[in-house]
Amino acid sequence: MISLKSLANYLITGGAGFIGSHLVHALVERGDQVRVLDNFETGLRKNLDAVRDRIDLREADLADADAVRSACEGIDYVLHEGALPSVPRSVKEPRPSHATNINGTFNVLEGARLEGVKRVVCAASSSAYGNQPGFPRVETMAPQPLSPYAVQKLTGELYMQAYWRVYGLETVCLRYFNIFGARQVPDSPYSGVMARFTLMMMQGERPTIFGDGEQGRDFTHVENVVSANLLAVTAPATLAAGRVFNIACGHRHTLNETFNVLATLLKFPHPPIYGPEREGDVRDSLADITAANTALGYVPQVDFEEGLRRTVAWYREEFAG
Ligand code: UD2
Repeated sequence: MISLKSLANYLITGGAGFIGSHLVHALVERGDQVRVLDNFETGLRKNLDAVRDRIDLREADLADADAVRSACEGIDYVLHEGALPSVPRSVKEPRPSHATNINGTFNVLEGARLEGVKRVVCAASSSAYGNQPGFPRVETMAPQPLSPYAVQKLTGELYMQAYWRVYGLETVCLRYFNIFGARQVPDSPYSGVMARFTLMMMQGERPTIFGDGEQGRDFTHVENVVSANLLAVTAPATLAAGRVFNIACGHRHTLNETFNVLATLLKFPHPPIYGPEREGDVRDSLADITAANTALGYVPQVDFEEGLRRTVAWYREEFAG
């Protein structure tokens, strides 16, 4: 049972999106006041249907500095999930993702600073590590971003840290490692691999693996991201403010292995198609999650297999028939 004292006013940018909507649902369920800012470019109204009458929904773009500042009025905590994700999208069209991911993040920080927000927790990306040697990835490694998307997310982190150092605005960056789960959009050219493969295989289509399929990811179920954000809000500033934390499970799974687990769950009888490697792709990804555990108390709640089972169950229900 959560005491009333702990309830607060939250702004969730990108609250209609995949990750943002999970945060909205979790906070509304425990009784917090939730405001959502979303431009519905990649977010979906139906993601908020179940909570629509219990949230303050603002439709605006992160590029609109006035709207972002106004959304920060009276807010204790901002969970900044709004972004234009996808490495390949940023390679194909760098300008829009630059505008959203860098200028938008700047607008959130300025809004939060000017409106006296207590803390901003920001969605950062494991893509910051690039292809340097050394596994697992530790936050003390120097970033080596490969793609425009990785540069944009890293720039957001640097801005977050500067606002803590210069203005004393408490900021926490969570480097998400390939998040998957319910509500991840499966049918866009920029969909994450897990959502895309699940839907294709459900529909009897063979997915394409880019490269040899031996690239690895620390695939992390979205429930773990929800718990990481809630912990990042309440962790003492002495431990969390101005810092960056890996949020992952601490296990690496190849795409070939992931395909096979999905094929078993979905009883998919065909092999995948293999295609050329994707531009800007990171080869391997595996996180050390010690820092998040020590400073935030973060422990993954849902492992890879359980996450896949839940995800497949959700897509089956959602896309049945
Ligand atoms: C990056 C970040 C991730 C997050 C995400 C947001 C890394 C390691 N991870 O995810 O943390 O910020 O961007 O978008 O940088 N693939 C196929 N077939 C497909 C689709 C993808 O083989 O149809 C491959 C792709 O080439 C890659 C892997 O699957 O090797 C994962 O791709 P993704 O787009 O799901 O995510 P990724 O790793 O770019």
